[in-house]
Amino acid sequence: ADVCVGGRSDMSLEGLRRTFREHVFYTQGRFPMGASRNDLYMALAYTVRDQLLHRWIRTVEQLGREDIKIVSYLSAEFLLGPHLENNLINLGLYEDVRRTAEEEGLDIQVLFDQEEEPGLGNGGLGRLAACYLDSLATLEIPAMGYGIRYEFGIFDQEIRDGWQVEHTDQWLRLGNPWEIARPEITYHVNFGGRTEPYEDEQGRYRVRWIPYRTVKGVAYDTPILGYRVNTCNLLRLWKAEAVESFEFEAFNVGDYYGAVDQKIYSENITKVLYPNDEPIQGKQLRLEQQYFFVSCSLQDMVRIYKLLGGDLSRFSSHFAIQLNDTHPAIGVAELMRLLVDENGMDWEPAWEVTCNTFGYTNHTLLPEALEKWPVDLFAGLFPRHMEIIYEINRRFLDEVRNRFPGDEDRVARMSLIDESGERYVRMAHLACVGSHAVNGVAELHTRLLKEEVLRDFYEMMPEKFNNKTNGVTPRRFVVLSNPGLSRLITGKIGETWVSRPEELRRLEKFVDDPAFREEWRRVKLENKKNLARLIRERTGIEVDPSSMFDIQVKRLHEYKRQHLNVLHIIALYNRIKQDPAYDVCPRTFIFGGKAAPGYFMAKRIIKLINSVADVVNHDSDVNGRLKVVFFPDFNVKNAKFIYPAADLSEQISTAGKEASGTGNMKFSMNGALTIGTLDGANVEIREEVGAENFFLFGLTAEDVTSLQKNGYQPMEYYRSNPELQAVIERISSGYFSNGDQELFSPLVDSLLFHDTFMLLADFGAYMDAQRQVEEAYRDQERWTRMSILNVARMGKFSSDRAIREYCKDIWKVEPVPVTLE
Ligand code: 26Q
Repeated sequence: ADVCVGGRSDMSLEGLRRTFREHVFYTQGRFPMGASRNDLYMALAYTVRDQLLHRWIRTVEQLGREDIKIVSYLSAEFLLGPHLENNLINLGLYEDVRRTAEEEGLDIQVLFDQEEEPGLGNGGLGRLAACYLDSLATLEIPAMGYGIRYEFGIFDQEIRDGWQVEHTDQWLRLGNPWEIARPEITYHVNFGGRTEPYEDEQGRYRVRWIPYRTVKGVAYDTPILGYRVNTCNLLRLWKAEAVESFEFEAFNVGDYYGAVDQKIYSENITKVLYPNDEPIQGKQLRLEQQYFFVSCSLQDMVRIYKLLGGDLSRFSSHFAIQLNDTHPAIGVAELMRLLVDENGMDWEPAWEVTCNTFGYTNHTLLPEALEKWPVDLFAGLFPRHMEIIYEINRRFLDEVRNRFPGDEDRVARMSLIDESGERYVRMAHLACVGSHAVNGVAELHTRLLKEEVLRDFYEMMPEKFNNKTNGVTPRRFVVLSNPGLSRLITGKIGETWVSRPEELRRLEKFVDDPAFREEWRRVKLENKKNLARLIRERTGIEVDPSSMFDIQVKRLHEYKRQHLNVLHIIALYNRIKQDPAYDVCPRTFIFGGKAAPGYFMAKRIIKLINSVADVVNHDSDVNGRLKVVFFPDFNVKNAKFIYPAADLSEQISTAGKEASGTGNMKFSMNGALTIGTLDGANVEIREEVGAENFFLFGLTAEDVTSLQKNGYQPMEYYRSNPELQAVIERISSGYFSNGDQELFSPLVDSLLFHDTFMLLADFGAYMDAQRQVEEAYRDQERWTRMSILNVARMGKFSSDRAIREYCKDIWKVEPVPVTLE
């Protein structure tokens, strides 16, 4: 086989150089002199892709073995970030290629910049899926990611006059060298219509679905290479197209425009990612997207399994399917349909296969963020699935009645159908019932799931529930993002920490080494200078790299409380205004993140941050000691410059609201200290790094619940805290809005009269914690010590650890090493 692979798998420098030149000429059609920046990027990308293909084919050969089990990660989002640099690191070719490019007169950073990132996700959940693909490949687990090839990913954010402006993301504009279209791998996906009973040859009762329309799904594959291994898994994303036969029929009856409409209608399904990170009410197209990718993926798995000669009653020993939240939960009904309707299985064995195949990961505790679809909408699009869900529900509720006789309230609470008002299909219930494992994404989150949101399910089937604390990949978030720190660490303890980050503990013995601390600070300062340069380029704001970089980057959400951070900034500003000699610790407050385009409050918080920035950055009393920056268009590509430059990481959500958080991990792994609440994975981060190396404040989840129960009165906190009053007064007076007292009144009123996320209750404690941060930062030796210990103790939060746990406890899969010969 290697003969036909030929020269392009040659990893020698000479081989790479030749392949690169060939791609400039034969793929891009340019002489070296005429090649544009993009031509050169494309040629390098293809050169690297050639290296992947060899490994990929070897891996896929393994997938074709009947005796191995494959993980199928189903996710509506994969927020991968740029491929080129990551692939070079995982191949171990980074240094060689950088030097070779240099010899050719090319700056490799310029080529990296050229790559448009595939922004096929909103935030945490989508990025988690990407980290998990990286770890699956690194751990040599045979796995596929399945999702949607959105033509337009998450919008690009511009800040104009302090407001967020959205632009469509055109990531495919210049072509995508990382994907391979598979026009021969297609499936038909049906929508609408009705069902009809019939008798099969054996005289058994069957149902068929007579759909109203059909759409075609086409596979696009992206290779996902592990770190320094030959395993190269595949991410298969589906694009919607019109079914040809439809067009022909229309043509034959002369309905050309009807055929065109059909085409446009079909292709609509994978046009655009919904830019919301919580469910939007009743959007039909979103439900169509979900079913579309789930159906294609399941059909693909059934096809692969049959190709191997597998017997469908043993499907679950060949595939472990993980549902990334409820977005693909309709898969439970779809697999039942494929097994029972399309493959003639009986209900009971099909149900057993289904439950044994699926696992479900929950990512939210907010009851309003649980996905539910109006029954009419659902039944209209998926009449057969509706029937299947009713049948699942009938059998399930029988079991509930058996276990808890006479408890009809419980039956109503647990039903897959919410019948308390307008009727809805509850997707989390469907996912719970149809899976053998249900997990939360941090210890606290899983506990609260069991106690609150899924309590009835936990009481009935406690054995299904387990915790899988999230993790992030140290390849992208340390090695790639922070080469300076990586070099420093590797110089001390060798490079094995990249695959085994528990070894970072060996840094602990250097915390008291003054020269090491000095180096540590030098690396951080260098990273801060790089970010300062980027901030100047993107915003025009000058920031001082010797000031404390206090950073909060994440989606904008009231529960994440970016505005609590703002209240602290205004409090410091007020102290300076009252006494310009006030000894404030110089700080640069950096924010970044996108707001859902229809989220009024979130957009107003962005405007508030920018308005406060305008005043604070230009006030001569402040004299440059405080700077406020809103970094536009926070995404995976920019993140690389942000996490490594942070001194302080803001993780200040209302306790009990953030399922896990993963940004918290990325910061701490890069040597930032955290100021945070006891929420999500913060709890475990603090346990790992030590309470003395973490700035804790605020209510606990229990405090929040009991305050709420006893009638929370934000006004009481307001009345008893003069500094808080002065802060609110600054905003409502119009001081930050050229005298306009209306602009921020929705924010102020919401705080004073509702304050759902208890900012006022936590304000005092937050101010105190910030005071302690300041004190610690003034003692740079102490700070550095804490920073080193944070990095040394963050090993647990590698996504490799998380994936090992999924493999062992839920998927029951083992590594399958891949050899190239
Ligand atoms: C659902 C239906 C319709 C439209 C949109 C959606 C939708 C899309 C995205 C709902 C939720 C999301 C994203 C959720 C998310 O990112 N959750 C985060 O997941 C992280 C990974 O587990 C956690 O660390 C975060 O705490 C959690 O907020």
